[in-house]
Amino acid sequence: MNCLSFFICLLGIAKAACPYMTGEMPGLTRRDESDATAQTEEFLSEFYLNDQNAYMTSDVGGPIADQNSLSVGERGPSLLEDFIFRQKIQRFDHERVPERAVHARGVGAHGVFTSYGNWSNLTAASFLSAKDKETPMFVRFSTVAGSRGSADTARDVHGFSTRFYTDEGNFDIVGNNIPVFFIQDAILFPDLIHSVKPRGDNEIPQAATAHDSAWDFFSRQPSSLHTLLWAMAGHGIPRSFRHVDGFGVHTYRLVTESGKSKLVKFHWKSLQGRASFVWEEAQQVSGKNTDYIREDLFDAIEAGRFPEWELGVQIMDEKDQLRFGFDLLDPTKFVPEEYVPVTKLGKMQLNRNPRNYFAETEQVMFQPGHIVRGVDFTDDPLLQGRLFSYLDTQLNRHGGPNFEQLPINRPRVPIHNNNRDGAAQMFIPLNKDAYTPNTPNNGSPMQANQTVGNGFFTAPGRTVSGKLVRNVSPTFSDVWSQPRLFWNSLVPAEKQFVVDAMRFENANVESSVIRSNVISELNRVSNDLAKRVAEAIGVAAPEPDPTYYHDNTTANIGAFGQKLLKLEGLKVGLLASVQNLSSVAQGAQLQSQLASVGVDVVVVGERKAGGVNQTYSSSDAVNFDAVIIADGAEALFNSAATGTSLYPAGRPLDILNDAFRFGKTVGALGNGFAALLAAQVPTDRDGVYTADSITDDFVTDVQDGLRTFKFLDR
Ligand code: HDD
Repeated sequence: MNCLSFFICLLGIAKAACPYMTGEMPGLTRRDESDATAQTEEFLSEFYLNDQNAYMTSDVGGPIADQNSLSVGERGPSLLEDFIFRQKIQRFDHERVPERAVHARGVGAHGVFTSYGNWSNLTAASFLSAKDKETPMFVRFSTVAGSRGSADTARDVHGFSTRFYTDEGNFDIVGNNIPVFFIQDAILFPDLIHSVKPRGDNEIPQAATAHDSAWDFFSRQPSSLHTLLWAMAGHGIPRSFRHVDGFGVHTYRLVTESGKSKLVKFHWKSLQGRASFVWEEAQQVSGKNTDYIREDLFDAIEAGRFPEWELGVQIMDEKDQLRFGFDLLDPTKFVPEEYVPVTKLGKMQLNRNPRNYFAETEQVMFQPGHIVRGVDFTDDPLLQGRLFSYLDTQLNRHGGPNFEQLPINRPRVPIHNNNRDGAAQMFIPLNKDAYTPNTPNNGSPMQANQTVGNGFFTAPGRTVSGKLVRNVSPTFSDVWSQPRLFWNSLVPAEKQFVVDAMRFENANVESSVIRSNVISELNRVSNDLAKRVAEAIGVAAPEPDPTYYHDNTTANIGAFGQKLLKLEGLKVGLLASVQNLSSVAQGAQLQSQLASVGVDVVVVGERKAGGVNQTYSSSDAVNFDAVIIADGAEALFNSAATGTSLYPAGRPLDILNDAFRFGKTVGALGNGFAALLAAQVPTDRDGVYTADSITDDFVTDVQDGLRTFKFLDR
């Protein structure tokens, strides 16, 4: 019996005892009929709880009407014997589990990985063994510092965790949207996190690094500079999770069936392209819609606009560990693609939202230690420490060792071992002799190896020996050259973006000593950067500190500067007026022109009426990726025309001004041009488009503007 039927069988027994539990989900439409999607549906549907046409029961199955507590007389005390009350309140009291110590805020989705080929020359990993082979996946994106209810658009590193439910067990790549990390040794992780989390006394600020302790740590621990620069650039405030790349960060090993190994860096390349907010905009979104980014992913998947990423690897020889001028075991370094190009191995598509946030997204427990045959670790000291931490943290979150049995964590293959018992054991093991070697059970479960049972193996070439030491490897010591490479490679507008971010963050740092330390460290990366930040935060401009200065650059590293690959799910706000219904009608016309690229047009009017999707009372520039004023709506932008109580004074004008200020595509149709003048939007700037009516050229311009996404020079 395979594992799947074993689960089904177990559940079959449970169902017989609990008639309210059925596997059917009415109303479910399956949009993608790939094998892997069907497999996910088949697997998870066994755990669905469907309340349709069922009587309410207690947790042990007795039908109940639990509207009132049991009391003595109409006005008397409630009774302790009321098991219905007790059960309901107890379950409520225990609803919460500890949130993740980091990456508490997140969003998950199911998907499918499709291999581009047979990669057995590189790895024995079965999910990469054949062209078009499909593997079900679950992915969780997150921010790091904030707690579970924090705003999506906090400036932060973003988590990019992926799980492959392969036919040889679960493989997780638990990565971020930035290819490097703050520290080199896992023992410093609690220090890093304590410094970025809110203050100990008042628990302020939430989900923000703009405070003393964070910048104290960053400046006293210069290994953090590199990741810090990435986070202060556009990568820290992405437009959505669909628009971020992912990185495995550490160097891993891929091992073939014959034991040959290569070192690799994992990459997820967004097929939507990369896009980011600007800071003012991100702050506004935080206040207006805390769930902006979670909603974006959920809505895109619901609409059948399935986001996609390519999985790639940079492949390096074992002997290359020190070849590039840094140590491949050092997680504060990335390998420039000019040195080693990325080989694309396959594609991931996210095509199904979870049915229940807690059961799936909150209970999924990723671990860098979840590897499969054909993948192996390296001696990166950060990775080695993570192998303990993730396993350990799951015990805290689940309250016992059986967390791998939760539906979202279960591998889709049979499990056979002698691990036993513990809180919430979900299986009924039939083997009464749970030990090895074992005579009564004929040695089962048998031990697999490479020739029998397709056993797991460690890369045979791995050897280690040496004296026990507690220190950082001297090959990790240059932590300034790569941050400089990153800085050198940004376009000028993104350099300014970094400067602005550092000014904002450090202006919130009270200690002048810490601000001064920050400038000293930035100065080791770039005198230009240090001086520009220093002048805004009350620190004297430093003299150059050129030990690590160089002029090298690498391509395609910023969050800005390359066009989007897809426009799906982007929103254009058409500012119209119900005083002039032809302006409202332009919405449908524009929508029909933009539908082919998956852009949604949202018509904004003074009040809800036919053709109006949103009112000015509920709209802001941050709701849209581009803003266009309809022909006939111009009267609303005249400052004398604000005498209406339907929306806050000046609102239509603010939407236009903010859209321009935030670097968005802005347009005007016909007499809508007058609104641009009223808003003092320079009509000759890139990304500002005007036309008499919705012509093909105008639509092409708007699409091109959306592809550029941000005009940062405003
Ligand atoms: Fe971590 C969660 C990514 C270093 C300890 N980490 C967590 C998540 C991501 C990362 C994406 C969220 C997983 C999810 O969605 O459930 N972490 C990274 C990356 C790192 C990294 C890319 C460096 C390359 N982490 C790191 C270190 C330690 C941890 C060095 C501890 C020594 N991380 C944890 C944790 C978390 C976690 C405390 C919290 C919840 C969880 O593990 O499952 O154990």
